[in-house]
Amino acid sequence: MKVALITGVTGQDGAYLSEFLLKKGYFVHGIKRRSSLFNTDRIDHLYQDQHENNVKFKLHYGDLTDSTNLIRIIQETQPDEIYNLAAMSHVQVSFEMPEYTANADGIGTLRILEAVRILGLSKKTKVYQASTSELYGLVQAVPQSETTPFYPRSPYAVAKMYAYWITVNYREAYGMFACNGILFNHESPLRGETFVTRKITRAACKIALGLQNCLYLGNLSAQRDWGHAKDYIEAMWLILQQEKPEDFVIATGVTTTVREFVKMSFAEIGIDIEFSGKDENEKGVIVGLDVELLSSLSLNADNLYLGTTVVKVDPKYFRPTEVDLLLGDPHKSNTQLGWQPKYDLPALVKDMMLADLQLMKKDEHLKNGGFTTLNYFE
Ligand code: NDP
Ligand code: GDR
Repeated sequence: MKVALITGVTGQDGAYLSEFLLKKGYFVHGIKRRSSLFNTDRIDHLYQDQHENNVKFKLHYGDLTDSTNLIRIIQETQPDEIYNLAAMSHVQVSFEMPEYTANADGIGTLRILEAVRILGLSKKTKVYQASTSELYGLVQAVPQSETTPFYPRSPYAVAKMYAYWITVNYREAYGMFACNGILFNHESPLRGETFVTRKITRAACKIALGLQNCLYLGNLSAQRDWGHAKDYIEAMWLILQQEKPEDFVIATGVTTTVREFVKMSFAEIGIDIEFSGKDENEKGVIVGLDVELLSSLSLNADNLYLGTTVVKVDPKYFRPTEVDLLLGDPHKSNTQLGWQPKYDLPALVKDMMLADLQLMKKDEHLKNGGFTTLNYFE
């Protein structure tokens, strides 16, 4: 039985990858952080009681900032494959926590590679490093491929740049099977709530249900190459199944603005939005309602009015330095890995909207039933 170790197992990708590897028959070890609240929501359905026989999924407390802890876990688990997905992954937050981001995202990767080397596992253990399209940063060329120069534009991207090169270096210096997947943005119903796509799909559903009035966003003109996380975790695995260790771009080859993502999300539930105004004064207004679609989703059109402003710009979401345009060239992964995404953008938006609609309806029922969040401090 193959053994995998996933750092960042409680995150979006960690959850999908765990499920995928368990289905493939792997024993999956995951590293989770100690937290004062439960932080395993995304993987609770995979939990196995450790007292049972035949357990194939095990969690270990750990942190990418703690070398001795990582060395012990890797020694104990003797993994065939390590997927290093743990990171402080929010670009805007990295401007507020640059030093921590460098430590966890940059040096954290070194700690994993060095643990493998120190433990004499260089020939046994393959390492996947979660590299990112944020490395391209300030546009040098489009579409961006494995040979496009990097120009990182945030503390997050700079930390990930170190991680990218230290992975390449350990491959070249010690002959390790260490690879970078340069993944473009990938989303899903499990996406963290403060990334722009999930923020939009949650807000669109809440607005339709009368639970929120307005969605505040930053740069609406940013363009991203958005894919589905379910497709992207499969690429991670394929990268480690190749004969030779190499780096791969994983992307759809289609780019879209944040503005368009907003329109698509609202349209999915029968609300047409039009944008007008410029920069900080741009706003999104309801210009059409598909009453049939709304009612087929059990949404009450009486909550919604033509002419209502439902999207506004709040400059607090602008970044000190922005990445304006990401568009990946997936040629190498399409041909060499045989990887093709199953979801296009409309299918991704639909998946996220349907999931969030269900979630928000639950909130609505709780609210209507008189249940509110308990406040222990009152
Ligand atoms: P998430 O933010 O959803 O998950 C990040 C995971 O890392 C969580 O499990 C988090 O734990 C954990 N983590 C954070 N800091 C530490 C630390 N110091 N030590 C141990 N664990 C830590 O990210 P995604 O799943 O979306 O992304 C996975 C990886 O891929 C990340 O490295 C990200 O930077 C990278 N990436 C993501 C892309 C995307 O579009 N999603 C694109 C390209 C790269 P906790 O749950 O406790 O917070
Ligand atoms: P990104 O994702 O920075 O590309 O990093 P995010 O969804 O945060 O931003 C995408 C674009 O949307 C613009 N934007 C907003 N972003 C957020 N979060 N909130 C807003 O209100 C908002 N309004 C506009 C941003 O300015 C940006 O241009 C993600 C992360 O998963 C990284 O870990 C990963 O490496 C990259 O994708 C590829």
